Amino acid sequence: MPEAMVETRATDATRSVSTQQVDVAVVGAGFAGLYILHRLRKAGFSAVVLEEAGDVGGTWYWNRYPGARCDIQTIDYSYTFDPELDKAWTWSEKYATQPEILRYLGFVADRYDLRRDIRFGTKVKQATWDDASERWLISTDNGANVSCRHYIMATGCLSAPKPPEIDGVKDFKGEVYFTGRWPHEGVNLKGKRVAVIGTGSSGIQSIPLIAADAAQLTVFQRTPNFALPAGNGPQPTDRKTLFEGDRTTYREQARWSMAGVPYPQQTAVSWQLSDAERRERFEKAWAAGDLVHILTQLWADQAVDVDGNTIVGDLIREKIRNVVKDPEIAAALTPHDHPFGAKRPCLDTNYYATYNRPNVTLVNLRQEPIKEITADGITTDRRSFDVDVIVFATGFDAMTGAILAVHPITGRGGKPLSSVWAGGPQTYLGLTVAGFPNLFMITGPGSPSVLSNMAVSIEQHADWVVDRLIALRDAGFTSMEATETAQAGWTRHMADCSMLTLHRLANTWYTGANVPGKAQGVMPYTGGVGPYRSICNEVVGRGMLGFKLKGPGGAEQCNDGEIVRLQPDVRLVLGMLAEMNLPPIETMGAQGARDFLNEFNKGRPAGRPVGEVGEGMLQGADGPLPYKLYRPATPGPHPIVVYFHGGGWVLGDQQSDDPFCRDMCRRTGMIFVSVGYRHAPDYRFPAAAEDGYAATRWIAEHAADLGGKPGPVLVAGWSAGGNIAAVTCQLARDRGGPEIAGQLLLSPVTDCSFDRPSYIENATGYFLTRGLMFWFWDLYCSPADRTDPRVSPLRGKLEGLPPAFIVTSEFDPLRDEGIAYAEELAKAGVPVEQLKAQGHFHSSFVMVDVVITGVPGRVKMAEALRRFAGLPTQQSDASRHAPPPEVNAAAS
Ligand code: N01
Repeated sequence: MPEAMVETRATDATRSVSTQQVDVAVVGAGFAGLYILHRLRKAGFSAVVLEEAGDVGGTWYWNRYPGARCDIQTIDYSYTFDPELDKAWTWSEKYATQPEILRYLGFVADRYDLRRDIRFGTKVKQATWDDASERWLISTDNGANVSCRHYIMATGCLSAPKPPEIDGVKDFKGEVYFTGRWPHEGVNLKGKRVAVIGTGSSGIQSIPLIAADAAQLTVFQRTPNFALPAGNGPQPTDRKTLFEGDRTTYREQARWSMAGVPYPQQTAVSWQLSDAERRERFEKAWAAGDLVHILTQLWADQAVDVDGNTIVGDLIREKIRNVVKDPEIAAALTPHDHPFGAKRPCLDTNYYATYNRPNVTLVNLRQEPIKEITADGITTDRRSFDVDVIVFATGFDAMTGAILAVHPITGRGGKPLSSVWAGGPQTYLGLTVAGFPNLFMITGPGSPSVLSNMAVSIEQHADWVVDRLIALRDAGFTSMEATETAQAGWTRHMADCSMLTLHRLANTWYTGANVPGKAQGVMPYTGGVGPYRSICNEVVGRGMLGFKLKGPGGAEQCNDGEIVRLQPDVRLVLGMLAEMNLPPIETMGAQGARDFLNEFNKGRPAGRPVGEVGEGMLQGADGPLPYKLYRPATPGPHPIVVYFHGGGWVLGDQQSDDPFCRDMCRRTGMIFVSVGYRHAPDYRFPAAAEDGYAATRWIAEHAADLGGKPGPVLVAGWSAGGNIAAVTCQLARDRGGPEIAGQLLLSPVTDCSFDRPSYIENATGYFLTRGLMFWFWDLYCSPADRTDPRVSPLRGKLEGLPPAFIVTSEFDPLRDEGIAYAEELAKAGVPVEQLKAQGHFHSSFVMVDVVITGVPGRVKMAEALRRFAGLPTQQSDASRHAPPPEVNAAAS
């Protein structure tokens, strides 16, 4: 809609002569604001950028403390939108200094003539949505107010410094500085006694330089942080060669990577590597001096699993001890309270060695907290330190603070953003907020932002927003707003994603824990840059899913819904399977399908080590059957779980669920015996069922020979294996044993009816299809036999069965028959617990170390099995982590 029309509809307030009318107002002239302005102009929008500072630069304008540099390699920390710009600027170092980055941003502003639309020295005081004019009204402290159709917060994530939170700062007679607001003229610290409070990135970068300048430096540390040497200097040739070789591909790979820097996904898991191999990888990463490298390139489980992460943490702790000469100081500097990477690690230059200097003192605030700041210095509850200068490197009210602290933002119906976010940030895609039409945030809470290379994330956000504004204009709409449904869905997806990584396990500014009283939760999107980009694209591809669009004359469009209902890793797995464009399994023939499954399984991560893995033969219903036995590393004898693999009675064998059996063996502390029962079509119904029963009986009778605990056994199974486990329980009850203490049924087949809603809703698209199930049934069982309880246990007598734990997945054709079995068992008086796994598919829980969000489910399954066996729900930590001496020898 042309601005002239807006003028005629404007309210009194917007018609004021002192109001600047623009299509779009942007707050902030840092990396984000500059690029957005450039894009808006090219798209023909009138725009103004409001900037409190005296020049461009954003965070690089304010953070001028000694040693300030980027900590993503500068080759990656650059704009990519214009290849000519890319060629026109060459960075002098691997990690550019703050002045060089500021020069770069000034160069960009000049090159695209951006300054003429930036109002410097202008602080925004208030922003209010006016429903009548469908515009944002913005008041400023300098010059005209602004009326705009769209309002974009390009205010960064770490721009609102945290107040000191220590009593007495006002009484201090010396100089006080904040790293985040360092004086432009610099600070002379020569010959002075300086205190630095805080050992995050700002503290760790500045401390070595302050120590070199000051007469005496006292560092007040509350939480030790992980830091690795930057190894700064010329750009490393490996990255440079990669970049120069094919700039377009390099940049494109960055856009689709997990962290916004083109590194491959690691597939080797820590337990597959020997100590020497892990050491070699670690030393290489240490020498590379690159956070993204060390955070992503060691082994696949380093960021998602506590055990895999501890190995990295231990190696870094060893490095700290090697550098710091005084063991007590080394111990104080060594982090133990968070997984490596869960709190933002730092890049340093001589940080740990600085504590070997005679003029540097470390005060461990965990042992002697600061009591107050006095006129002369800082007093802890043990000592007083007289100082001339105090430097606060105490960080920021991150992410939400960068938006809320700018000014009050009032949306539709007079609702303040501060009250909508009182319990934590609510956003759709981290870009928009329901109730705040035409308001956009760049790298806001709910987007990958601070967990990524900001330059890449900023460009993606800016492009997405400006492309939407163009599309809106072209379609004749004047406003867009996230729906409550879409926002609630994103909040749930964020929570799902937060289970992928270890960020939730640390108290950090990522979670809001650094600001007293702030609502807590992982604020950045932990699902990765590439997946996030594809989700944003999908929103557009699905007709602006989750947005309400409005235009003149009551025109309205709303395609409501949630963009991601699957668990994030399930979404990735299904996406990869879809890309493989496989023929339907049922068209492969039984042998072809078996061959396919064998090949497919070769690509999965190796199962985790257990105490011992053995093989043998047992007696089935009509001859010997192979089995595989998984024994915990803890001292026995252990209870035995008889396990039946999945595969529709046609596919799989005693080792096809190997990672699941290993994982459950470790979690339960029990022996798992996986049975190689006979398969269709060679052996049709009731061969598998009868083998299941016979095998259970044999294992119970030979429990002691197997090193297990004599007495009742437990049964477990997945899919068709869940069917066999359920049937075995019924047969054992009816045929006089063996005694079964409990049954774990994971996505079991329980009935021969195919018309329950889950069969229809999930008929295709989730790997196990309706067509595949038909094929399995046809190969295994004639229609005339299908109501027999030995294949449809739901139709059997359910009284007197062992307690059950039944797991069903939301996106699984078998979901409803599993739920029906649980409900009918309960009605029959059988103790039964259900886990209805939201966002999961049929294979989620057996894809161990691929579907990471399956871990909590398996924890619950293990707890249930332990309860059934009369064991305490959880194993003691010592036994769970018991060293497995014979692992390598015994693991197959
Ligand atoms: O802030 P921080 P920062 N009493 O929050 C301590 C980015 N950045 O400015 O951990 C005593 O990390 C606090 O202790 P604790 C980067 O993303 C990038 O250093 O809360 N101590 C902590 O040690 C970074 O992560 C670069 O227990 C108090 C420190 O102060 C983010 O900005 C450079 C305290 C604050 O560390 C923030 O870094 C710089 C108190 N009352 C920053 N309050 C690059 O290289 C806080 N602390 C690109």
